[in-house]
Amino acid sequence: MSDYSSFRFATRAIHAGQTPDPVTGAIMTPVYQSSTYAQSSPGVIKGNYDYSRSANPTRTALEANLASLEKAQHGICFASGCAALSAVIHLLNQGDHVIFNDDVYGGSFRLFDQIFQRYGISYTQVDMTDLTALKQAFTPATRLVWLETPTNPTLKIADITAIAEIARQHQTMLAVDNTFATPWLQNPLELGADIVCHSTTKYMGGHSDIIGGALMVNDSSLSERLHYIQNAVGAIPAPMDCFLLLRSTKTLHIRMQRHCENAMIIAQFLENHSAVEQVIYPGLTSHPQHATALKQMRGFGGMIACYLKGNIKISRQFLENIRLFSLAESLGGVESLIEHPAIMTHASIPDLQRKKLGISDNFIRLSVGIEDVEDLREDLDQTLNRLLIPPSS
Ligand code: P1T
Repeated sequence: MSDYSSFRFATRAIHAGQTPDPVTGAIMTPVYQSSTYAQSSPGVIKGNYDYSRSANPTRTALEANLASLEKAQHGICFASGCAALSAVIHLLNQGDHVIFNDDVYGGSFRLFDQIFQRYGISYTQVDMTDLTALKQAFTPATRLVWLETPTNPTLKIADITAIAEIARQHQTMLAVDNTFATPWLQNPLELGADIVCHSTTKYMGGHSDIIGGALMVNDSSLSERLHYIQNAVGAIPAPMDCFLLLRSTKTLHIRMQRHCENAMIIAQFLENHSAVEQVIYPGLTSHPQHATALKQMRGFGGMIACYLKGNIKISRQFLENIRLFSLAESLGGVESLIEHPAIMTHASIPDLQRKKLGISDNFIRLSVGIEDVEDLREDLDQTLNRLLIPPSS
């Protein structure tokens, strides 16, 4: 396979991991929809493949492509972002301890809290923007720091370089969930992380039509262990999903560019609207970690959070009436989505903790798509203006 590592992002996105099909010359990597592969003699395989749980050619191409985007040596793909996180936790042993963000994605919290805690893996949650709190959270049993930045849904930005250094001092592995940023905006391995994780369901897939996950690493023995877990546990993506994802990454750079442009315009618009109490967007100078975002990201992404002026009734009215933003979980697709984290994506976070984090009844999350930004702005403006009309008595 050709080496594209010396090329720039867009070239790697389009070419890495893929060569014309040796039999037909097909430019697109075929969907190798086969569970098994013929052997010439017992145990003697013809190529690199014997069974598709272990490896599949469409998946191999995808794994090389994703690794290239993160400038990693190895990529390992999974059936979902949660399956990728599970594989990382499967590296641990009973009695080990994990530190992760206080405002991590609800499904990631649920995995640590409801599944792996039962197997004797304990955890501490900290605000990763508070490095003193992070240092205090380490115990002699800490083996993994799981870092989401930007966080879902409150968009906090943590300093990856500083956290990598702290993790290194404690001989602890650092895994960064790079789902919100994508490799177009941020490369955690270059900042000292050991593992990068993606829910490829989101921006990498970009079209809201697949569920997937991926891990990227540089260390060969870590890659071997993760491939072993991938095969042993079996949470692998189907060939068709690998094909769709390979097609999607070819446009990641242009999609992300537009997501960032549109989100900045929408964030500025929301910040000036009288129905909105507060806007959280890493690109705004009002964002508490704007300087950290500037330091480690090449843009600020397509996700915005905001507080409406009002209560749950106002939130419902807004979410039921907005037209171009579909009310749905998930994010990162070409189409704009909007949701209510307290009721939807972060319902598995205990009530008290949600309140402490500011995931309240008037808290809304927007995934700004790549539609015409004027249409998005007009849609938001009309719907927000209606919230300002006092209900007739
Ligand atoms: O849904 P899945 O592909 O398993 O990905 C899980 C996941 C992991 N990490 C982050 C940062 C995520 O946002 C997610 C999934 N998030 C949503 C479905 C959501 O609407 O926030």
